[in-house]
Amino acid sequence: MVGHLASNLGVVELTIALHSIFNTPEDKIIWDVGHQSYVHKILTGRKDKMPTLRKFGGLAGFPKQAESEYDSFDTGHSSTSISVALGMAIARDLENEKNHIVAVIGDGALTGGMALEALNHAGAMKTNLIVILNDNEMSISKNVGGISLFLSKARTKKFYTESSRYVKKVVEMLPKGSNFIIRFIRRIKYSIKQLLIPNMLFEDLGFKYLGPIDGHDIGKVENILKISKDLEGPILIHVVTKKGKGYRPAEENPDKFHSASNFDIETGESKKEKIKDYSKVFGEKLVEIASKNKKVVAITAAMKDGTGLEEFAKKFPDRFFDVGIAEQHAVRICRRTCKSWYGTDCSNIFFLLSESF
Ligand SMILES: Cc1ncc(C[n+]2csc(CCOP(=O)(O)OP(=O)(O)O)c2C)c(N)n1
Repeated sequence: MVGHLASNLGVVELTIALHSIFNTPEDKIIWDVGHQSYVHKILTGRKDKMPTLRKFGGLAGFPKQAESEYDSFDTGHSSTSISVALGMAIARDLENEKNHIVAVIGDGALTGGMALEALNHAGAMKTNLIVILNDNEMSISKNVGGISLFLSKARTKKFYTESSRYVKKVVEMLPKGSNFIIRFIRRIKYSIKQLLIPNMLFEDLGFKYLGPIDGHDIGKVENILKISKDLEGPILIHVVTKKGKGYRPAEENPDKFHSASNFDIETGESKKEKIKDYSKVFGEKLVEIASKNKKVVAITAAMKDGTGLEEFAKKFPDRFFDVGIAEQHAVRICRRTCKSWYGTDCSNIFFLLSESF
């Protein structure tokens, strides 16, 4: 298969569970980056056409309303799904309809400002809306930034739940009249909870947080989806998945298989002719320039590999900045860095902002 293989292998079980619990096309599923909709396409009558995927006249590599009534939005990269879902939820409420609306967003796409703006708005709206956070710890490369750190803390919830049970047992064993000690232990437990479980953040924004759960356990995912259908207000379900699940080369190199060209299935080796493309030339030249000029830095919006910056990042880690899917912010820090460092604006100096689609 040519296309976004690793992202799709990671959502097989999640997609099956979504389609078994929700009644599409009345209920709406909005895929954020959209390249993870292949399984959804297979399950919604397009299996036989999959060999035509991303070919002229064939199936689109993204959801497309003209292709199927099950595709509720023509997705464009990236971070738009929660806004779209909220818009649909508002329209549904105005029409007094009752269908479910589900946005599926990756941890990479969640670093985009628009997704955070939408969470801010949706939390305050209190309308029924389900956001599924598909957390595979990967953007195209390893996910970066505060949101990513925050999610890795949420994954420690299991540890907290287990230790919490242990604390409860200890408290039960204390003799009667140990109220002060019990209060003290409870306060410490609460502080640890604050530290370890950032679901508080989603909850403080107005969402009910469910999870984290294993996104490859269909039964568990179905159960939590069933529960979410009966809850009122905005819900965030934190699902932990593995990018490339089930195909070893993709599990080991999810970034290489994020968007794969023709490859040998046995070995995972690419069959594409190895030519020096623009990104490679760009990356090599940049390393050459940066070796001579310590003031050259590279800024990327989650596109280190796609823009040929791997070597730069390895050689000059202090001068390499991956800001996440946040182009506006990247441009802003670029202009500011130039001003502070050079006393001039970007346009006058050799400064490279790296981005491509
Ligand atoms: C505005 C914007 N910046 C950067 C990109 C490049 N890009 C496409 S997909 C992607 C990673 C998405 O990661 P995630 O949402 O976690 O989805 P996954 O593929 O891991 O399931 C990036 C950075 C983009 N498409 N749009």
